[in-house]
Amino acid sequence: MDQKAGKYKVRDMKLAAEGKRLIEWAESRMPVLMALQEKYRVTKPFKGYRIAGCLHVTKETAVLVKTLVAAGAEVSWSGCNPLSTNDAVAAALAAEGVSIFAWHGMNVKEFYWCIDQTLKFHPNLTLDDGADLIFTIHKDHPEFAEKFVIGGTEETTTGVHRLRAMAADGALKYPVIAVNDAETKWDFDNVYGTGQSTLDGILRATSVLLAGKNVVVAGYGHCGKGVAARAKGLGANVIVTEVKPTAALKATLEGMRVMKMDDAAKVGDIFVTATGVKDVIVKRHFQSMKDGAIVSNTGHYDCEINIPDLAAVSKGKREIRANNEEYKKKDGKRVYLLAQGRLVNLAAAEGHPSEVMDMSFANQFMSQLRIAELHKKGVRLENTVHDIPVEQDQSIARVKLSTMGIKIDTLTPEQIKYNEDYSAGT
Ligand code: 3DD
Repeated sequence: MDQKAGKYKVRDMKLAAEGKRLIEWAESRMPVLMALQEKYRVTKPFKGYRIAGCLHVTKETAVLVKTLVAAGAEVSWSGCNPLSTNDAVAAALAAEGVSIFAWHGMNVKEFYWCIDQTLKFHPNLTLDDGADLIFTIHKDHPEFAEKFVIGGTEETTTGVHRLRAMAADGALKYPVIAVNDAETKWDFDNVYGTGQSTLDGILRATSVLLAGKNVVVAGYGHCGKGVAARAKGLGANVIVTEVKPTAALKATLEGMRVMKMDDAAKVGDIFVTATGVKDVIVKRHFQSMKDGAIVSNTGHYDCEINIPDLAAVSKGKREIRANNEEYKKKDGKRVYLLAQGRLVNLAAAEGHPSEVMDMSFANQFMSQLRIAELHKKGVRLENTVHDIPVEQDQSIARVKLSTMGIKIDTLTPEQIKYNEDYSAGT
């Protein structure tokens, strides 16, 4: 490990040059965020503001961090998952002078130690993915909300869910913007990003043929829908399990088989959990799985696959290849658990492609900027979870389209008048 007290702690600073090249690769495919970087490096609207981030340290996140720094912010960063940090990227950020505490393969105690390091500079803004940073402030440093923090943003579905529950309890001590719920995040990052990156993680950890395999996707929300569609595209027979009738109906009409996990467990070759709920795959499911079944998770936390249950029905395990543990069951059959049940897309691959993170992180940047600009005017949003303004969504989509060379129509004045004229009938 390489560290400079109070400044950084990363796996290996010798990886910085490789990390720099990875970041340049991402920069070449994130034109919306790079345009924001060019625009705001001049005015530096975040000058005097300190941003603590707790978000997967990937080549794409590094572009967001560099954009916030270019716009004048002082930044301190930790990863939001013990297995998702790219050590080369973390080294490159440390070498560029960013305060960063993150390495691949940390334990839970180290995970929270890293978050604590980012709180030492008393942040004004927090940027979260899974709400562990916000939660730590509320649990261990509640005074920060009154003394330092003016607001935060949350990247993922699970985090927004937790924060909305906190707000409903009146327990949220500062305003948070739900970046996850932006159309240009949820409908793109969650669907196309998770769809591709989850299969990327599974293929890097197994290199199995997907065509003809029974792929069981638990949860048909934005993420599960993306995984199911892309698995189908690769020739898999997709089975969906759900608890929500409308989601199950959508999967059925999309041509997927829908059944209970009790039945899917018997026939599945590859399992992907994407529900956000715990105990989706438990002991009885492992007991009925075929020899060679592959089990993975793409939900934010590692609670969806009950690993103690898998251990209980097994007589031993070994790492058969990177991010792939072979559990020898007592019935003699084998089950392969990927990425220790954590986010397989980030732990066994590189997370979503740069092109979709471009819009997610443009929303992060614009939302952080909105809080700071309001603060400069003496305005503080209400201590609850706030949505992204529709205009922000559409402007990010418009810029993205222009970077893709795609032109669209505009409504004529007559059409606008027609849309607003409720008396116009048949
Ligand atoms: N997430 C997925 N891929 C990522 C990447 N390449 N960099 C940073 C974060 C990345 C997770 C986020 O998409 C977040 O939206 C989530 O967990 O929902």
